[in-house]
Amino acid sequence: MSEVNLDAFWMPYTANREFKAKPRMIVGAEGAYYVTSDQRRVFDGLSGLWTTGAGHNRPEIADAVARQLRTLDYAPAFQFGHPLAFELAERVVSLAPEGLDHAFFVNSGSECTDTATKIARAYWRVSGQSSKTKIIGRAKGYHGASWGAISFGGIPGNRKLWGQGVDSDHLGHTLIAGNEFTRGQPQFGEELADELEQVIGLHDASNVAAVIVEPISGSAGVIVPPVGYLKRLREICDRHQVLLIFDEVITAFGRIGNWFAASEFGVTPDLLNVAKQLTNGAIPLGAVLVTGEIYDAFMAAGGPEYAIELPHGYTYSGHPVACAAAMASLDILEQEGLIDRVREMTPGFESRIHELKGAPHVTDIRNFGFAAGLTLAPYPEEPLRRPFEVAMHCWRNGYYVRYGGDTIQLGLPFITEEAEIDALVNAIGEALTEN
Ligand code: PXG
Ligand code: PLP
Repeated sequence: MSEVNLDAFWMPYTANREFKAKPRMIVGAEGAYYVTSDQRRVFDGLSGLWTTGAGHNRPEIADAVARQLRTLDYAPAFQFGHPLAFELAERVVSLAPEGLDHAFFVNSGSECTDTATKIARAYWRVSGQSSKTKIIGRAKGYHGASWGAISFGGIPGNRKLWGQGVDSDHLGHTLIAGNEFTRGQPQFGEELADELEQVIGLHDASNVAAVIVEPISGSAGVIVPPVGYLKRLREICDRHQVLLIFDEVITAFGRIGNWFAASEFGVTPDLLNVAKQLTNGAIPLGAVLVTGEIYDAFMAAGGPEYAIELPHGYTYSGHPVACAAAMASLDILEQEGLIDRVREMTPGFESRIHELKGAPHVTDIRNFGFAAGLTLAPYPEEPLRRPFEVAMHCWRNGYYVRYGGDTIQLGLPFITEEAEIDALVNAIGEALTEN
């Protein structure tokens, strides 16, 4: 490969100086593997960025995209439509928990966050309760990089450069002492949800629009909700007329061995965000699913029929090519039974990953479905260094894993074989021993 000049591209969420000194360049992919610029095969231990569970370069998606590009490459998203967006919306809501009946299309998880919270605030305004504006997020939450997303998110490093954002407050996270090395859902911590009572009380429910949480936090290192916790959040929201938003940008469409975390945990939010796996990562696309009650409130308050009920949307909302990729991607999940596959292989993955308990530096391991997080003891004064070094060791040996904060994160492709799980866990074990 000819040398590329790395200077012009300011890389996102990247240590640019380190990367440009020692680039890790990916030039191809197939199934669960990347091909690097030095022609190495690297196992994709995070399915891209939690995006590509069905494996890379699926011909079904490539064909659907190519066909769509030759049929209708773009149609105006505002005031005009194309059939595929309606078909996809219907398909997605039919998979979702009952009650979530409408889909608003966006292009990313960050746009999901802005859209869901804008709908929540506007919902109270069209319902005659315009003082309900505050959004409550949660410590360690990640909802993207937009102004709204960093305001409601709870990862300090993603907020500190920006100062005041959109009006918000935060709940505490659920990563508590005593739950270390839990397999699946922790038994202890349901009562942590009661903090929501206090936060709503502090601001008064008349000022609070919504609570936004990831049912399972991804970026913070896979934090699984304690048994009963989400149900209790739902009850408190109902008691105070506060909308509940689930950010399922990582958890939806198979990652946890179910279509949605809401279905897995038996708790239905008022709004539910999806992205990433919706197109298997091939084309940007997200959606905010909302209840009939919310949608109907906007229609009822819309004024004359020719008036726009919700002045919100993106040039690429419901892009035909993205919709085509999503249809093909959902076909693959259904036809290959990949969600059942994740569910069936979860116990094996769980017991293998928990074998790393006792490996050097490992202070906690958490898992659900094909997602897992390891917390590593930091170097003195350098909390971010060890996960970086461990991940680089893995990369050099043919394994891509994600590092962030004091954690290592795994999001296996849904097509992963048992032998690949063994090899991945061994590679992480070796990296821990040598760093
Ligand atoms: N919500 C959740 C729950 C996410 O995980 C976003 C929103 C934002 O999506 P966009 O498409 O705007 O990036 C995300 C994104 C990681 C990692 O290492 C996670 C994400 C992105 C990149 C890395 O866990 N999540
Ligand atoms: N900036 C300008 C000048 C625009 O005209 C538009 C869209 O028309 C945008 C930003 C927003 O772009 P998007 O709809 O892709 O988010």
